[in-house]
Amino acid sequence: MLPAFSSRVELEAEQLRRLKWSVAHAYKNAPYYRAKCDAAGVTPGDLTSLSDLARFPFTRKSDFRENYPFGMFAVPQEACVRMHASSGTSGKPTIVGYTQADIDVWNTLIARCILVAGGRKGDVLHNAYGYGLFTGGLGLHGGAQALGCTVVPASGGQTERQVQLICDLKPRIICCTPSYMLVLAEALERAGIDPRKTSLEVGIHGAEPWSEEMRREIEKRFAIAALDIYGLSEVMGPGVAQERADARGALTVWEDAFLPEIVDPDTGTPLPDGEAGELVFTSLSKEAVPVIRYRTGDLSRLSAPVGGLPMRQMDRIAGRSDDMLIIRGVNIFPRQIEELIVSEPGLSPHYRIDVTREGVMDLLKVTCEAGVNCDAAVTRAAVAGRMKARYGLTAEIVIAEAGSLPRSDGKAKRVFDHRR
Ligand code: DLL
Repeated sequence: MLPAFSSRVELEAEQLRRLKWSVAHAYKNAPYYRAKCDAAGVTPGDLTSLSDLARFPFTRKSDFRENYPFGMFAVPQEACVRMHASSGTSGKPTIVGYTQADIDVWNTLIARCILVAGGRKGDVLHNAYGYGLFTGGLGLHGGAQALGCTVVPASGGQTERQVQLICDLKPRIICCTPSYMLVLAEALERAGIDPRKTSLEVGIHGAEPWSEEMRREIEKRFAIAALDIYGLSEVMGPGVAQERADARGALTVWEDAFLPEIVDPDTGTPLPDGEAGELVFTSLSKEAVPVIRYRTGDLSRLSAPVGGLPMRQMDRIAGRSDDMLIIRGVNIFPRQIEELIVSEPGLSPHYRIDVTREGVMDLLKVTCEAGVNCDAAVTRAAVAGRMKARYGLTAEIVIAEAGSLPRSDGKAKRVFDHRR
């Protein structure tokens, strides 16, 4: 399950071999990549070292949209055993396809993710990522089965029934978005069950940004180890990188399958390890939809391998380049506001951020939910004070009634920038 490479030198030699294959495959079989490379004056033959990749053009989400549905495919549709599609909030969805070999690699990588998070063969795994076109449900499912877990394909929603399944089938592992984990905590408590007393020991959470404070909240409420899983449909789905139980705080990138880069989000210039910027991935073995230098929009940082595996680490996602809010000249990520709310004792971890503009003035409104024993006036003043002191921002803080903000089965939508 775990990669066989013992040293960085060995890994990089294999990466170069696979990279040459991947770029040549994309160039030969996907008209999109051939046109893009020809226009940039590069051919697969120009790749003699890993750093030569920087000469190749980027791929973006908009390329998937513009080449909808099959323009990014490098194999005929009949060679694919499955297709997934992104939700496509604006216009056409993003379609991705998988050959059987692609699914096999995906299963192996997910099995690895579960293994390094602390899962093992024979564990009952409650999978509450959405099944269907979203890659979360089926992605985790295949890998969990490959590891030898007993999967409960709960999908999202029907929360009361999920509570019952958790109590009766006694899963050791749970996979879902961090926001849905909070929904499950509330539902367990409503049913008179202490979430700390369930059989759960490990949570594998991702698909949306979540702060360290949110992690602490989940770990406290469930008495589990909550670990971060990262991925995106265009690159594969979940399982591109995983936080290991023995190396918390960053995620190991499965570098035998994906070559990561960090680039300056404004200029696209590659940045050295240790510097923060936008994550870019090139697939090394994908057959159906190879990606060359895919701009994720996700902000992170690469760092040296830790603890025996030769793969580099990436920081937990700080935000997306297009998620950053600029409010009266102050740059802030929603995650920073979340940190402040979740660590406030009088509040529940549910919130909503609204940004509007009146004339030339940006207005920030943060709606929080009262927790137990919340004195609304005191809490409002405390949050507003910390927002000002920590980020220099004046915000209208609204303390809504407990349970009044909408809950989500999957990815939570919490930020509403009405200026866009
Ligand atoms: O969300 C795949 C996935 C499913 C990952 C289940 C993890 C678990 P998409 O729907 O294509 O795929 O959304 C990808 O979600 O570019 C990030 O912005 C965000 N994202 C995914 N994982 C994390 C994470 C799936 N661990 C987009 N932390 C990505 C922060 C994440 N953001």
